Amino acid sequence: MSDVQAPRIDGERQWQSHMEMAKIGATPGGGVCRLSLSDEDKISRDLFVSWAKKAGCHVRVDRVGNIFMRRLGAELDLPPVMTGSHLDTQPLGGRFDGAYGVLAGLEVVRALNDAHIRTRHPLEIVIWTDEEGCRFTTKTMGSAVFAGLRPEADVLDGVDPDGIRFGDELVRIGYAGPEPCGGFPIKAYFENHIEQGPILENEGLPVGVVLGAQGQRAFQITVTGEEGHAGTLPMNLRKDAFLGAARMADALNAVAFNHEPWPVITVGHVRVRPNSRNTIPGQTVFTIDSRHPDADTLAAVKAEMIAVCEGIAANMGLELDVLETNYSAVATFDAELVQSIREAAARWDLPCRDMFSGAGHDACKIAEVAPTAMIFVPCKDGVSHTEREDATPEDLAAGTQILAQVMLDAAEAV
Ligand code: HGY
Ligand code: MN
Ligand code: MN
Repeated sequence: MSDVQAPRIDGERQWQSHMEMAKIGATPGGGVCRLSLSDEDKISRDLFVSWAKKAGCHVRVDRVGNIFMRRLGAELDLPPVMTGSHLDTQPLGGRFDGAYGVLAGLEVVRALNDAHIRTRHPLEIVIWTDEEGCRFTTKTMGSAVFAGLRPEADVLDGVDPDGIRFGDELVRIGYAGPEPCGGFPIKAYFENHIEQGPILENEGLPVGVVLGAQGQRAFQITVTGEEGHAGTLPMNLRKDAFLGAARMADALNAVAFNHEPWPVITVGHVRVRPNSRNTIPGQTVFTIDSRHPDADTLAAVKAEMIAVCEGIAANMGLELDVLETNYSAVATFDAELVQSIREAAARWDLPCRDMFSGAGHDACKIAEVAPTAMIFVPCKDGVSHTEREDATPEDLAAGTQILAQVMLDAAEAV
């Protein structure tokens, strides 16, 4: 543990900035819609960059739109101590998933500025591009390219359901930067996030020390049958692609219960062609999101899921195409950084517990190339990816106080 106590962060200032950010893409139900590379994404990036510049940070943007905002250290060439998350959200997302992580980094910089504390290593806040993965092909796009886990061209050429190209949207919103993506060392990477589950709230704890995250596999399934007239084609002559997809969704759900502990399996996005009241669906494309903490179980689940879909397609005379769109390995965070979070929590008298993440995060990608750890705070009723998502200013402040301490420990006050 370092000898230097971090300055007290300003929870009220953090909350004000948070609520200002939450106005961008605000939905009538109290949530936020800031789809990746949309106008709202651009406005939120612009606002955050203006705040970071005002706090004295130097801003760089890489070729996939990741934004790096650096507070210089006393020794300019040392690798940065980095923190960040994402500003994009789900279509009916909440105010805290992602935004909290970048705003926590900003509050750490503001608090160190106010206290006139310099560090040996630079500090860097990062906004990763397209963490949520609900518009283009897959999730954690920016951090995956940064970590060398996905080719840059793959991401730039991805298209949304309207056929709009990722790389073109990046240019349109003004965030196709000149910097190469990745390739520089990071001393330590921390990410603050709401838990997105019920454990901390149920146990009355303000802080979770995250040890790692479960693995994920995602798929795009295309079921092809034959379009036909809804009034004239008898039931026994139909090749209804949506009916096939619906039976598959039911069978996929059942696969989860074959394993102990249960994996989670979700069919969340469905597109029906031609999507007309009185035409038998000729094609249906749907997504599968599957997750489990054990890599072998996740592989077994994949095989079972494909087998049940193939069986249903064969029975109904439908064609099936399976594309794996994402694989995220089980993530294990850095033992020393994890310990530094526990010690910072003790130092600031904040009760905490160790835990795993059910959600994926940019940190899971960065863990492949740099020492990484995460700090969780509770969220109301444990819900996320919904407009109902909520968190208290006090809990957000507690997580940020710990972030300030561990960043200062890693960056070494001078
Ligand atoms: O899907 C996830 O786990 C994350 O919220 N992107
Ligand atoms: Mn998130
Ligand atoms: Mn999310």
